[in-house]
Amino acid sequence: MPATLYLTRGSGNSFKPALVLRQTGRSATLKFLDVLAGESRRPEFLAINPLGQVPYLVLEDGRGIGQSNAIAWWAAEGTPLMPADAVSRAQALQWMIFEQTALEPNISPARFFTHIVPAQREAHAADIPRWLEAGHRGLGVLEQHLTHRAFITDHGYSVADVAVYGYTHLAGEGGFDLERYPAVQAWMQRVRSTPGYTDIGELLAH
Ligand SMILES: N[C@@H](CCC(=O)N[C@@H](CS)C(=O)NCC(=O)O)C(=O)O
Repeated sequence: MPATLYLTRGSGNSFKPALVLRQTGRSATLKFLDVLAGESRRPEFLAINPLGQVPYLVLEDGRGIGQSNAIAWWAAEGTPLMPADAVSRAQALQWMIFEQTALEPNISPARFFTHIVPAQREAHAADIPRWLEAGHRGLGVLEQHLTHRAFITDHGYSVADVAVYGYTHLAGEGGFDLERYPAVQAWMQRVRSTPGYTDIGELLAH
């Protein structure tokens, strides 16, 4: 029995491990939860992942892996998406942690309340400028990093690019003006040109 990856549609976090699986040809059974309907907080799923979050991977032997970037890392192991040398691997981790601390916590909620549940945007109106400001700070750091390089690490296209791309490419839906970041835009185009790249709508359709 293959591994099972629990996901939700429209989510940048769910997109990341799904894209690594697609691009490496590794297989997993995809199971979609409707988090807006509370499916990730039901006892059946809390018994699988007590955090009540997706993505979450259950391996054939029953062991589980949570956190999008950890699952993406597992899926990239032993494939060309895993940087070959120790420095590039450490730098990949560095940027995957950057993604979870400087980009995702700002881009994801801004997008969620602007694009996914706009009816709740007003209730979060006071937070949105803070998310935009902090998200732009992160995007500015990414712009600087990508100005003179093709991909996140010297290895070339890797799991780190997938992780950082996950929410960066959705930032426009959160109200971020990506025109301010030409190097980021050129990099996103390079990511979209990699073999097997599949966009979020198609990858997370079921
Ligand atoms: N840091 C986690 C964040 C996961 C996360 O926030 N998942 C959201 C969907 S994008 C979720 O499951 N929300 C449902 C809930 O918290 O009940 C990751 O990278 O996987």
